[in-house]
Amino acid sequence: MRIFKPMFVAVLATVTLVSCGSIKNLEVPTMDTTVTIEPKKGAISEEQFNQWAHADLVTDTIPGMSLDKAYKFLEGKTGTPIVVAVIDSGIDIEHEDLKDEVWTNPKEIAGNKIDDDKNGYVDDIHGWNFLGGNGVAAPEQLEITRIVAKLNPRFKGKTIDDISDDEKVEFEKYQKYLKAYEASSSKHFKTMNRLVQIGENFAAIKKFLGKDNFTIEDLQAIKTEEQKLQAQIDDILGLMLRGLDEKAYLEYYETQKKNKNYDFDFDGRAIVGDNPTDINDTNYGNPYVIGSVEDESHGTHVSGIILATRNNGIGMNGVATNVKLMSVRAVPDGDERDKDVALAIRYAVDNGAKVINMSFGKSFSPYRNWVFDAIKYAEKHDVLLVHAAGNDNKDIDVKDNWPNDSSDKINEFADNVLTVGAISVNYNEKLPATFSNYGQKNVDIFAPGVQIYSTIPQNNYAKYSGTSMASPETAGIAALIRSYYPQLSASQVKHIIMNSGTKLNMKVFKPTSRGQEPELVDFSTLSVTGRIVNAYNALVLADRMVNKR
Ligand SMILES: [Ca+2]
Ligand SMILES: [Ca+2]
Ligand SMILES: [Ca+2]
Ligand SMILES: [Ca+2]
Repeated sequence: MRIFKPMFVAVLATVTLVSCGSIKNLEVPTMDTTVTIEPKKGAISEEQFNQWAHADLVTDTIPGMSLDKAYKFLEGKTGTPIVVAVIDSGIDIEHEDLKDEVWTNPKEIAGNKIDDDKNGYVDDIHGWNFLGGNGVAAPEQLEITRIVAKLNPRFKGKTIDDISDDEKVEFEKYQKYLKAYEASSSKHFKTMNRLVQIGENFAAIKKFLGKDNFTIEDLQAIKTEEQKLQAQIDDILGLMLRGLDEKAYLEYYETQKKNKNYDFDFDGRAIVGDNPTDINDTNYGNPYVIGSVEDESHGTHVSGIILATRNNGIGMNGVATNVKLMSVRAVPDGDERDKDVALAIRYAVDNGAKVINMSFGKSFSPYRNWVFDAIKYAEKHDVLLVHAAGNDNKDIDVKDNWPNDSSDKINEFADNVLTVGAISVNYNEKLPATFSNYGQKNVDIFAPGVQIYSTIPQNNYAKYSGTSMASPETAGIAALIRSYYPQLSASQVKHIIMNSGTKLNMKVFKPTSRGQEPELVDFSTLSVTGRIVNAYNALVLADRMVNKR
């Protein structure tokens, strides 16, 4: 229930456009969309909360994207079907709320082991899986692990005195990488050590009791003078009193053991069979885009946000309609390979995608030039890339976050990439997601990305948070614009979304890690635009540009 009315309603400024021969040459005007309304008081219903990203700030006092209003604006207008590629983990394209929206390669015959359309990919009927395997998970190292592992044979255990003069520069780099690896991995190894210790404690108690199953009462009844055993009993008793039994422990331990992020010796490419350091070795992967429905849900969640079937009475509503989903599996459980990212972008471009969602990123990118080239290739072919800003609550004007459309974090080398930070449902100082990366030069705009309800494998649904969710919310709007206003270029759509977002002149907490004192800053300092994505405004602006009103 609405508690009170907005104090002040935003009025769209009149946008005057110079008449121009070609729409493609039109510069995108800026909309004055400043909104000042009182924060919402009182609770939001569950139904409202499940689709808060689609709400309207003015009428609902929820900082959503005004999607319902956008669809009212589109009534009576006709869109053309377009293709959106999702480069991600596996995607459950058989999901009840996605299956009707899946792209099928019209020139490919499935399963005949022939590359019918001669695009270089055999039987690529719904997209491509660059990670190999069929129905299995894709564990991987982090990029920092790969970098250190490659240098270990030369430098591991050595001090500067052991190093020849011509290797000193490389050695210093190695030490820097090793430090980054250690900082990044310490939590993981601490957890693993603790899990091993819990296992030993379970085993010691079982041995002492002479039985495999025991209860809290059994533990409380033990009398022993042995200090070590007593400590082990106290440890396990503490866990069991908090509801954790051995079964739950073993399940958690098994999932942690699957984590290969920091394992120097793991070869994530064994299952793929290519040489990941050779961009010309392109003959790899397979058509099985679903991946593991047990271990991978990210790609399915992202896809649902963009295009889950609207108003079909099940699940949820995606942002866009008239859009077909091209699935490109390239993001493992670990850091994605630059080669896969570059080839995935090229695959999507070559096979007709107009928008590509990229909800992934990493701090180290040894072959980033391959990705830069792919971004420029997409720009040349008029394809818009929407990219998540990342979840490390860091300033990406200072810290590296790849891919990016700038190699120096100052100048963009292409004009077809939109980088999106995440906001929460809170229309107050807590608006930015605490995890979201930010940057006045390198984050373009913010969009809903906290507690977003969407599809996960096997006809399930869940709420996830991340800039991974803010990116597809925005990609969905880009898809809507490109469907209804196909005359506009990728770059124009980028700037339409940026220039039409709702401008918020308010103080917010800068994203910080837990335990750090939050700092109040102007929302405008966290991105290029100081705006949050608005579907309605974007479509109005697109319409004005195309119809010159
Ligand atoms: Ca093919
Ligand atoms: Ca075929
Ligand atoms: Ca639905
Ligand atoms: Ca940029």
